[in-house]
This record gives sequence, C-alpha cells and structure tokens, in this order.
Amino acid sequence: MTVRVGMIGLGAMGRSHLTRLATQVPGVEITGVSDLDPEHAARVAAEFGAVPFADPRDLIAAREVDAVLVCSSGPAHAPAVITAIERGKPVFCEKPLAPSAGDCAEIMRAEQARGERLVTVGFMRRFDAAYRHLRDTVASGEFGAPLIVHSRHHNPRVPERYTREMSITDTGIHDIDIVRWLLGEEICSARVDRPRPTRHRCTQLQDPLVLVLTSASGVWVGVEIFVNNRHSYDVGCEVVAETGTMRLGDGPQGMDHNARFGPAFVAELRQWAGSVTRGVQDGPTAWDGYAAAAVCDAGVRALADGGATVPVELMERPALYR
Ligand code: ISE
Repeated sequence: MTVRVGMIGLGAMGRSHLTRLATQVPGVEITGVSDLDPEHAARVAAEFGAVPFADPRDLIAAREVDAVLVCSSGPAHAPAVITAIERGKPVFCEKPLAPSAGDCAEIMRAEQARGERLVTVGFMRRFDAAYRHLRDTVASGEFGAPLIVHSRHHNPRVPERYTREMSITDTGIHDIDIVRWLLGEEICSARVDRPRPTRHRCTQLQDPLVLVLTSASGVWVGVEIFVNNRHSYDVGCEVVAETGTMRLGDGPQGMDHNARFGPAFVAELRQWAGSVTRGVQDGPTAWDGYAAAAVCDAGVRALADGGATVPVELMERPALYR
C-alpha cells in the first residue's frame, strides 16, 4: 500500500522532510501541500507532483490525502492536528506538538473522543543510533540506577526571530523528551541557572542557560542550552549511574540538526509511514508531546522567576496512552 501524504508548512523543516519522503522513505507519495504563501505552495507542488491547497483544512479533508504531516509554525499545529484527528487521519506533527501543555491537552482530548491514537510527534532523537545505544545500556541496569544526567545542546547561531523562551520551548524540548525516554519516567520540577552570558548573544536571550530538572525518582538533570556557540551543532549526554558513567557516542557532525540527525529523521519518517500502513501508532505520542510541553511551561516560568524551582503540572496519564 502507498501512503498518500499531505504536507502542511513548507518552510525549511517542511522542505527537508518532503525531500526525505520523496527520496528515502519507500511506500510514500506526496499528494498535497499547503503553505501560508500560496505561490510558494504552487512551486513546491509542481516540484513534487502534488496538489497545492490554500487552506490546510481542505488538504486534510482531501480524498487523495491518507495521512498528514504538520511542519507549520508551533501555534498553527493544534488546529491542524485536531482537524486531522476529527477526520480519522494519522498525523505526524513536528515538535513542539503545541506551544503549551494546555493546547497539547486539547489534542489528547480530541484523540480520546475519537478513541484511537493517530498523532505521532517528531522527537527524532529517539531514532538516533547513539541515543538508542545509550538507552539500551541504561535499561540493561549494568551500571545500576541512574543518578545524574548531563545533557548538552548547542547551536552555532539562531535566527533573529528566536525569543528568550525558545531556548527552552524550541531547543531544550529535545533534551526534555530524550531524558524522559532515557529514564523512563516523568520530570517533576524545573529551575533555570544563568551562567555568565556570551558576548555573542543576541541581547534578548539568556545564553547560555542551564535548565535543572528533577525526575520522579530524584535523578538530577542538568541541560546546558547554548544557542550561539559560533562553532557547531553540538549535542552530548552523560548518564552517571551507581557503578559507572555512560556517555552518548558520537553521531555525524555538522552545523545543524539535518547534519547531526539526518539518519534519525529518515528513520522516524520510515517508522511513521510503516505505522500508517499497519494502522498502529507506535512512535512518540501526543502524551509525550504534552509531557514535554508541561516541563517547558515550568521551565519558562522558572526563566521568568530567577532561581525559583517550579513544579511541573502534569495530569494523570489517560488510559489511551498507557
Ligand atoms: C530547532 O527547531 C531544532 O529542532 C533543533 O534540533 C534545535 O537544535 C534548534 O535549537 C531548534 O531551533
């Protein structure tokens, strides 16, 4: 079976995913595209042999679209994802699932009303070979219980539109998700420490910052977020356990996520296409998107409130996601 995919949002991420789908994901055909800029949508549609849609709701409803990929800006995610759920169409949504936990909860409510899991969230690190190896080693228990996690997330630079909060909601959200996944438990509180700022920061940012998290079992997690390091896209992770320290192995290096996580992006899209064919959602869920957003909400409050430790407000996990 060929999965006929409609893509909403044709910015850098949407374009990269389209190219991956067209060249590296078997069993997929791109049949519809939509963007805020209709001329851009028309050009991309011609390039991929797809139909351009001015309104994303029409793309979602289209007969020639079996499944939807959402790569628009964060605030536009929830309406598109909820419309796809209401139509019963599987939907892959780039991170963040939505800008706040409240919006993510709306998405979960729509899925629960429908009675099935249709949403997959683009937390691509879970598909990276080095992270998978690290998780297997932690889970094996060879070095005892994890006690401390150090996570490093650097970007060489960020665009002008990047805001202070985005260090957490756009960048740190990857570390938040991967730590939940590595430890297999939720995060309970967040604090923000503020090291000496780089001279090269954009003035509106706190750069670098350290997001200090505590997990349900008491693991201390320090996430170093530095988005103007001027030299490389640099991701690292170290898990200190009772009798040994486990380090993330090197992946491909480069200046952005496409270089470092290129193979992981392909793997997540392949898994998604396969899950649509099988009719079983088996990637990161709307609950994962919600739980990460709840930690971001606490982190953003901690960023505004110098030094405070802010509890993460998490609802009980609905049965659909257990
Ligand atoms: C970007 O949106 C990503 O997802 C990258 O992985 C991250 O490193 C970057 O900071 C974000 O802006």
